[in-house]
Amino acid sequence: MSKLQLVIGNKNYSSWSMRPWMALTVAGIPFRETLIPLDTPETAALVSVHSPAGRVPVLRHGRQTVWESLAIMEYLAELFPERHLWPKAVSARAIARAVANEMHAGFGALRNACPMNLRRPRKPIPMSEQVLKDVARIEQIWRDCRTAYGKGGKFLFGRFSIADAMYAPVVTRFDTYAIPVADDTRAYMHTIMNTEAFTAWREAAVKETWIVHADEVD
Ligand SMILES: N[C@@H](CCC(=O)N[C@@H](CS)C(=O)NCC(=O)O)C(=O)O
Repeated sequence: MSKLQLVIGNKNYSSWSMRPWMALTVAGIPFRETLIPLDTPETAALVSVHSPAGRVPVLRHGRQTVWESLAIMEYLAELFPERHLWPKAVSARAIARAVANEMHAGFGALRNACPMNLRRPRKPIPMSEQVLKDVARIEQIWRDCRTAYGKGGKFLFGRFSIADAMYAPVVTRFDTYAIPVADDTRAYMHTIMNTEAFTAWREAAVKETWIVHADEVD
């Protein structure tokens, strides 16, 4: 099988890149990482070498190029069925896809107000009604998944799945902006933040020196 190459943005800021990187790393799938710093004069040209969409993440696999974080993880799930990147049961898998898509398509208020920024000292900011609505819905999703499907482990569907990868950057936002959450939400956040994959990503992120001013919120 050809080797996998994942093209990503800065680890400190690129939440969409973090998702397939987490999925590959937790699943133990070998890949080569290529990091393109975002928001520099060269970014567009460097990304366009890899992606027709001009955005990261992008997965390269021989002659195949896959862009869009969720499509990349769907591709990985098909390439490596034995890694069970989606839950095994049809009904759990349907809900995992629903909540993964809900994340991919939504929560714009939270994403705009609270950009992922792993280096930022933990500090609250004023929250709009819309952001609080996004937070409440996400807490409900995590609670519902954990209650209905989470018996076999500490992740949303028991063992780690693409749904967890999709929500990992949200965990960092809740943490960075000290968003008040329920105890069960906090427990799930610890589960994600204690994975080796998350720790490795964060360790690399905090060493980066590039600054994306648009993502620096105070
Ligand atoms: N829907 C896309 C979003 C990708 C995206 O917005 N990536 C950002 C970085 S996190 C990017 O490439 N920004 C560079 C730019 O827009 O020039 C996905 O899920 O992969």
